[in-house]
Amino acid sequence: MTDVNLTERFEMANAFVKDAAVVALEALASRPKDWTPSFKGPQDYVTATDMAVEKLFRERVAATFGDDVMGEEAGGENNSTCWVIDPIDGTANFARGIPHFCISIAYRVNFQTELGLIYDIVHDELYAARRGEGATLNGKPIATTTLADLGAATVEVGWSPRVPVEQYLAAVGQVLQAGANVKRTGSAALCLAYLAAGRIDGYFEASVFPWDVLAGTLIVEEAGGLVSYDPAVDTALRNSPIMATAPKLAAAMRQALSSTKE
Ligand code: LIP
Repeated sequence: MTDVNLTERFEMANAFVKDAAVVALEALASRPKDWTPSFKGPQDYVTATDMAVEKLFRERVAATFGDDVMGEEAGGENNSTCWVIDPIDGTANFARGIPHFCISIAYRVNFQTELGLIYDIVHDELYAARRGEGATLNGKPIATTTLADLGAATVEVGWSPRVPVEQYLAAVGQVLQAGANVKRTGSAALCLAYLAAGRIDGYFEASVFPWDVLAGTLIVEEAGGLVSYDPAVDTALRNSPIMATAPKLAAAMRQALSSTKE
């Protein structure tokens, strides 16, 4: 790992998410009654707040460390050592005033994620991890469940318009047929944060981007969970499937999803 001061970067990111939360909450509070959402594509919301938070982060990084930044809204070089930010993950929820969204920030060195932070602004819940140092929720250690029975599990199956309807329905059907309670709440990052905190037991989505999941994959792994996410996506910046589970559910979840392909 190159010579980087992770502690200072971790502290900056911790402070940033709280500052950015003010921007997001003020935007929500000042939204006029006739406000209408904007779309980047079918069911793909984008708001001025997404762009404002990412811009603020880029300015903060430029004023402190001068690191490279790759973000959902303004892009950036997919460098091996850089910050990766989703300024508002769960934008569809944020756009509709549904209180289930977050800021997701990862810092990676040589394509290995070293820092991960997910801040659920509305509920003031900061999920965080440094590689090798465990995962926390508001500073307190968290861990995935030890559940071994998919029939007793709660599993999130994420959806986006990038996934054919039939493929999504098949995945949901197979996980339901395995006995799990299936949810879809609209934020990959919060799925991973909830998994790390033991609130759910598994998460699958057929198409996610690095900014959706890099912070969350580290937090889940540091909380004892297992993550299957195509490492090549870091270099190719293509959307890729992700499966994350409590440690004893990985085989059953993979089996359920593999039967989707039949
Ligand atoms: C969202 C992801 C979510 C996916 C949504 C969307 P965004 O990211 O977190 O898992 O199902 O379609 O892609 O756009 O809110 O940052």
